[in-house]
Amino acid sequence: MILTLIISTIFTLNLPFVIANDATEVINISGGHTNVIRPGQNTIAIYLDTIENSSNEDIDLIAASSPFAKNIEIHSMQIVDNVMKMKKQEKITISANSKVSLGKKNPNNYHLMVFDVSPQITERNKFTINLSFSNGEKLQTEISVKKHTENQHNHH
Ligand SMILES: [Cu+2]
Repeated sequence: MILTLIISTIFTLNLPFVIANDATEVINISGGHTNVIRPGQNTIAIYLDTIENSSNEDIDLIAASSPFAKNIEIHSMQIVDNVMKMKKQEKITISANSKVSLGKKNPNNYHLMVFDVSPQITERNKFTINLSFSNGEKLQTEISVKKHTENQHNHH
């Protein structure tokens, strides 16, 4: 819907369409996964190995959603007094021409927290999420659901 709005605005203002193309190609996401999902489990954490920003401006990850979940929050995690504390983040900034990891064991323990996951997800090997960025870019990325064996052994 927002994309349609942007496109119609561009046409109304008679701007060259190439502006929209530029805005959709600067972010690259790789390595989206979650741990095995057990039946009945309705909150899961998603990890993204890298979000890469190939533009000359800082860009924020500002929102995430999925057709398979009620809502997704951006989280960080800290150990306070020996207790893991998760904290909601309004955004994660990806600096110009660099990348940020939301993978396992990244320095801030960034991850995406998915609430009220659809029961359908427990039977799937993968599902999609949508990520929104401060430059207007919206990306769909595939999240693979890891199996028990992949959790216990490193095959890479
Ligand atoms: Cu969390």
